[in-house]
Amino acid sequence: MAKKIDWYDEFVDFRYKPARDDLVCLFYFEPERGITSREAAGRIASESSTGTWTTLHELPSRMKSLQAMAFEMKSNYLKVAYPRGLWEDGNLCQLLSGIAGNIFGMKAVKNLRLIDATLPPSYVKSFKGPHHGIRGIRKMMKVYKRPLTGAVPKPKIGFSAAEHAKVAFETWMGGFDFTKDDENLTSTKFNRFEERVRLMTKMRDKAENLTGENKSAFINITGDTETMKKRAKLLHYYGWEYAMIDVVVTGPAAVHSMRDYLSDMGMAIHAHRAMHAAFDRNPKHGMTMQFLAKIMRLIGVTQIHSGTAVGKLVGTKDEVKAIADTLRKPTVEPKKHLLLKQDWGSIKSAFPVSSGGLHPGLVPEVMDLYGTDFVLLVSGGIHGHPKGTRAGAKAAMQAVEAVMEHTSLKEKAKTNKELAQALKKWGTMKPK
Ligand code: CAP
Ligand code: MG
Repeated sequence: MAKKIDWYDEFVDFRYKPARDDLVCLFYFEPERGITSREAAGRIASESSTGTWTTLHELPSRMKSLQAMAFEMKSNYLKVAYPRGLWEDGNLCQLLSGIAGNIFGMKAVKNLRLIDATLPPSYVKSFKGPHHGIRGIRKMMKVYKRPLTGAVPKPKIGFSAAEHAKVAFETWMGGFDFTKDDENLTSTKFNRFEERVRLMTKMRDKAENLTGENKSAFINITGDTETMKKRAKLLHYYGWEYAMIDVVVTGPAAVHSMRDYLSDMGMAIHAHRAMHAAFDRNPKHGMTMQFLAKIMRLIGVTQIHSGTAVGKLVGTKDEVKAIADTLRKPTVEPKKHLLLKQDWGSIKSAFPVSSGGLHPGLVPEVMDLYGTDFVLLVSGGIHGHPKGTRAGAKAAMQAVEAVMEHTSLKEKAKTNKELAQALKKWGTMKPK
């Protein structure tokens, strides 16, 4: 009989019951041809914890207590329990290197997707979470019931700092709470960060004086961490409450450092997820957006993009709801193949942000999906209004009002010309 080369099977036990402090992952997996599901399960648990491809020599006894265990397999869904001792407090990067690391590249699996993980209380406690929470942001903006609203100047990039600030002013004057830089706008020859901040500040103050409303913006500080700190300091100097970070491209390490730096100044983080679809779009492989949202809430972003289901970008209604639950709820209940149970302890809530191809005609469907505790970003859908940005923002605010009043858009449009003009152009079309 051939000598046993590997010890992967020691990482599989379907009678194992996870300990209270175990971290439990839910994976979707497809074994490669010639590999049984059990063999694949052993490899997933082993290579994401302590194991490797061959038997080893004389191991310290502690090793056994650190081995992960594949303990439940239902068709292509696998649950793996990880001992608490594997994970360093407060180090999210280390967690990802384990449960979202090498295993995605194993030859033994054709496809592998990390769907969600239940993080144990002692692990959750080792993170600070969002500084403000949904309630804190509502208090800061003095908007207590309706969704918060905002827009990105469009085209995405190309405006001078002065032109950009002017579009922001029109957006605020149309009734929106926020404007936002686009994910690929940082500091370019035609739109320098410092000048943009200075001119935006002037326009913000003017709009606040004219409307009596609180106005803010998500100005993009994305870059290396030292540059982000310098830019955050400038924003704080001019009285801005938020900084925007493209959290996937900067990575969890930078976001963690910036969370502490910004929180020390009482500032919030608007998290853009550009590049997320590179690893979360394929339903059979990669990592889900709800898990990305989970780690970003844990680190402490204030809000993160979560999809529309009806707009121009991918994401099903079920996925959007799962992301919203992960961000907003104090305790998340399991949802088959989408979510595991999660107790968030004293970690504050974060806002989901719905954006991407939205216009006033789609507001009722988006509010039906999210309720009112979210940030609604309508960008092309206001700047493309026949009468321009300010009218477009008014139309979107009228659509939000209609839903809050339980009135149909058609009825509301009878007495609100901006909404009528928007519906005439876009109706309730779903951009692709
Ligand atoms: C939307 C947007 C946002 C996307 C990001 C864009 O503009 O500014 O970056 O919503 O995607 O550049 O496409 P429009 P997601 O409103 O004009 O479409 O929210 O899915 O992360
Ligand atoms: Mg954008």
